[in-house]
Amino acid sequence: MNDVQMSRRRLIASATAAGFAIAGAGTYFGRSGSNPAFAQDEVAADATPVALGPAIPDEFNVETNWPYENLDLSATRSARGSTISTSTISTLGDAWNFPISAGAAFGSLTANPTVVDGVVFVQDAAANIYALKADTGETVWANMYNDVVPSGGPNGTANAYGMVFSTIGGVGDVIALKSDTGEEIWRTNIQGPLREGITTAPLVYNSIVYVSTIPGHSEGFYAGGQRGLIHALDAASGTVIWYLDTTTDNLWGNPTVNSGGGFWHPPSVDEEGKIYVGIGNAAPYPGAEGFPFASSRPGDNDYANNILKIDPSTAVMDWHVNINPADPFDLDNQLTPVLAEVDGRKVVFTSGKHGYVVCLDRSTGELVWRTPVGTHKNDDRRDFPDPNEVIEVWPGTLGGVETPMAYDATNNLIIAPVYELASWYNGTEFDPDHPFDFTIATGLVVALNATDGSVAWRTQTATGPLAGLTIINDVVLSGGLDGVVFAYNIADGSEVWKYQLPVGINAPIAVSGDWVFLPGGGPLIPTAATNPTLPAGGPGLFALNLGGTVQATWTAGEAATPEASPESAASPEAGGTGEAMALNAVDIAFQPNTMTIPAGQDVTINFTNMGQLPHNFHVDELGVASSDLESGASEVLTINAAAGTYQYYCSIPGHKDAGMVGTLTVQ
Ligand SMILES: [Cu+2]
Repeated sequence: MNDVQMSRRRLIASATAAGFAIAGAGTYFGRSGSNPAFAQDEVAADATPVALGPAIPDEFNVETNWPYENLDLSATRSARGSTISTSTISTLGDAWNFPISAGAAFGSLTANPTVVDGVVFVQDAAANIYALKADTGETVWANMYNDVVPSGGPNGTANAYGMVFSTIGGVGDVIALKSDTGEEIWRTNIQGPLREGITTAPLVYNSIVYVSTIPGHSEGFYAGGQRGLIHALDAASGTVIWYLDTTTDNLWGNPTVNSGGGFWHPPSVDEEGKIYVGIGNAAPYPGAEGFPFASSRPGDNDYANNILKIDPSTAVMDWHVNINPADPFDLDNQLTPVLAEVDGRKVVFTSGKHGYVVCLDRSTGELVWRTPVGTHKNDDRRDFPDPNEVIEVWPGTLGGVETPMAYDATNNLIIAPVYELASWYNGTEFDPDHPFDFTIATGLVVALNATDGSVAWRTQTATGPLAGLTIINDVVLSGGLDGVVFAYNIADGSEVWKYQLPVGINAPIAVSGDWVFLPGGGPLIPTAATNPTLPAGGPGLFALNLGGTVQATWTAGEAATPEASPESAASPEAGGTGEAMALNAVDIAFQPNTMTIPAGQDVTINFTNMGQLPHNFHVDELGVASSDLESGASEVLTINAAAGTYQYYCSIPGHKDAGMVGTLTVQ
């Protein structure tokens, strides 16, 4: 697999170490389209779920619970039972924090925490699950799986019927645990035949667990033939009741090159028990050797980038709508659909990396309205006469609407977080002359009138709001990799509160009553909005409550510098005889990213990882490679090279794609 084709679903990618057990494909009962990849395809379905309780698990009926990723079965992310509002949020302050350092390729935390009956459940980016008392942070239990999760997440937990459901995605396991002890009740492996793993948090409804495989595993994504399958499992036993292929039988005409499908965020459920889910993309993107610009997969590429409405009793779709057909640019419809009743009409809002918010009639799938958010440029291109053309595409591969939206029934608003960063492509890969530069990413929060999709307000953010959106009464919360968590007045988008984490935030926020749980585990990439005086601390779960210790606010200005910032952003032209050169890794770049050294003599390089993520230093042509350095670690390297120009890069999966490259000139 070409590593530039790796998915960049969030600011996460497939992770570092290999070496976990490779499990066999799961046992499949039943129904789906006939899929030549699966030998057991024609096995009859006779598994009937055992009722564990009411269709809507009791956990959903407690206002101060946050039982699954997007809060309620309509996925509104609009918290109930809280007194946090524009008039009280100034007293929201620190209560406790729980350090979580998973050492995954793109940070420790990518999942939305869940909260049930005064206990917070959080899964880190290595699949470990912690149960913490919500008021003290005291550990109730912790299950350490230390898996290398495909794409590092999003991951997450779902609480239902007194249990916690989750996944260990690298090995393809779905697990059910006792809520109070963490004791495992069952474990089912659904890994696909090409090691397709799991990246989603589950949905649990009507005694059934919904999860999906995705076209990749912990070492890479989008090998030819990999496809994502939705699975429905009996919540009592873990038995697979059905699965549904989200691609077509011949994988859009070329199963040796193409791959795609699967869901990354759990489904939502309507009053009739029908399931709504957004599906990931088609690959390869933008193309593959010999197949530039998606020419290996002519046609619409269903069900990539679709929203599906599924009858779970038959595993048959009531309807499906392809939101971004024949997509060459990784612009998925990956988010959980949001359900609402607007002016008496039952509708569903769907969105994703394509950067459109789309409103459909729930009974028919008919389009009600469709509104672009953020910058759009060349994303609708489908004609590519020159296979070597370099194209700037907005939204880029990180979105668009990368992270969850939220719906406010009171003000009739569907609100979208928008990540603003282009991707540059040639026919087969990201253009090497335009690597990712997260320091120039910006963002928007856009509130749309749910009736007609018109813009009610839009507010620019200093970086992309990767924390998604969470509504509490009349405020909407988000945050990003600059570590700034902010609250906007839902009436007009004006900022009413902000808070500085010591790390970036790359996971959605949970609320329980007057408590807010911030999963702060992303790399810190400061912007002009970042507090120049960062609070001490590292990645973890940060609990704030009304009446907690209020953080001093600050005036935005010059871009802040991370505490661990290199003093030696040093001397790219240094490197004479006997003089050691300083090279630093930061998140996610080298400083400097150009170095010049003399030819034919030993040059010593002091390589230090100043970032929070693991990094390394590789020059393939010279056979030079550091070990993987944890945050704060250093290694001395010696290079003796002939004159020439060499590329150096970090080989942690995803980091090179993220722009972690430099040029070494030897003269
Ligand atoms: Cu790296």
